[in-house]
Amino acid sequence: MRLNSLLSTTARWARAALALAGTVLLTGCDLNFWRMDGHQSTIAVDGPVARSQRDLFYVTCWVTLVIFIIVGSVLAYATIKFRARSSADEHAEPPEQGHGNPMIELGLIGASVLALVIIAIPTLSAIWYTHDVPEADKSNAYDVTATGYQWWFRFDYPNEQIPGSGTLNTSNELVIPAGRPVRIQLRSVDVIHSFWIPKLAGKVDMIPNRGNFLWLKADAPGYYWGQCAEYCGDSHAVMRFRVIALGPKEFNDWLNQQMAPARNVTVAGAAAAKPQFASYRKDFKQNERGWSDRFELNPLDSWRAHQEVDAKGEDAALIQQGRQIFNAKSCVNCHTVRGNDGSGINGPNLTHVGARTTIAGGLLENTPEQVARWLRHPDQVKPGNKMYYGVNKMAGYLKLGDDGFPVRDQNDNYVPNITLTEDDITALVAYISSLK
Ligand code: HEC
Ligand SMILES: [Cu+2]
Repeated sequence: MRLNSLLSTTARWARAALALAGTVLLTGCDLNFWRMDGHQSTIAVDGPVARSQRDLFYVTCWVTLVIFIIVGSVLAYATIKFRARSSADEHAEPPEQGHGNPMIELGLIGASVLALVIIAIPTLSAIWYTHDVPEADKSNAYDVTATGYQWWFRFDYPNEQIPGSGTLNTSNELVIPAGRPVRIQLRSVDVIHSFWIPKLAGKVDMIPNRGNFLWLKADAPGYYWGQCAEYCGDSHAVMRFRVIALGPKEFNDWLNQQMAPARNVTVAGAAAAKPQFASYRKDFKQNERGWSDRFELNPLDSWRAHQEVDAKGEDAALIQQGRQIFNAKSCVNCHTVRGNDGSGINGPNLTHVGARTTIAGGLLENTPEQVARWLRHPDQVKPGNKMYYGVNKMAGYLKLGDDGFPVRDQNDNYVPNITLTEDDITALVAYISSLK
């Protein structure tokens, strides 16, 4: 008896210690359980399409919760009430099995049908709603095309034609007008990807040789996180992108700035002060990818700050040297800097790359250190990426097909063999950072 009570006291203390240790551990990870408003939350959403998807999720959750409680209580009641109380009970014959009472059977069928109908009505209306922009809002819609590549996204703006240079396009950061429906045509040049901006809408597959479609709307200006949601190869997990929603004037200004050709810095600036770059991952400490909490700014303000040109900190001679290396080292074969050099379509358009807050599919913060790191070893930063392997692991360069869509050039077996010295990298970084 004494041993028993000793054991139970010990067990009580052990349980308390375990609970305490568990709580302490949980405070270490920002679980954010009650708010669920992380960057990629589907619960704290910012647009009507994601809201309709979330509401549907709630309906299903509540219906299944009610079913769970009813079934669980009946099971618990039967288990306790009819448990074996003696050894005679344990060896008793099972009671006579009766076929159900028609009222109960009909009742159960009716209840199941009711549960399905409760789920079906909002499901169908959500399918209709997300299928296309509502008629009343159609005239207000804006069009973009998103194309998946291993492992980054390209965005085309078909409404914005640049005389002599085709459609405005950019990559990895999709800038959209806030408060307006945005129609997104989804395509893929290689494998299947899936387009997902948890706070706004998704997921819809991007399938080679098939056009898919998604629409979304951001309630207000903001900075949103997106992600490829379907396994697509080595670096699938870091195939990310950002969506920046802007008010009408700011969006228009952004379009104008993007339509302009690349900057060509030739006049030497004043003092060589380092440009300041703003970081927006305020809940992440500095780590090897360069995310820092230097600026506890809201991400949209950081993005805005990043659009500014800091001419004072620029070294024109170094930038010009970078531009020469960009030509000499065959970067031009895969990249376009409209107005300056190159017409390659294998990699992201770099015309205004300096104004993006991220590079390499949203993996790295766009700072000089991280750009240098990318150029030094793209393969180590992002395993299997096509900048490092180039075309030698593929059938050939991309070229524009008959319908204006990129296809592999099967006759091209060029293998890039790029070797860069640290001096080359410094110059290239200066050039790339100047392209705002
Ligand atoms: C064989 C084609 C190819 C060559 C040659 C090439 N790149 Fe790339 N580059 C790519 C691809 C593909 C990506 C996208 C990789 C990813 O994010 O998965 C990329 C990404 C980049 C990025 C990041 C852009 C962004 O918005 O994410 C920069 C900067 C860049 N390249 C600069 C260069 C420079 C400088 C050179 C020449 C030294 C070069 N590239 C040569 C294909 C190429
Ligand atoms: Cu993908």
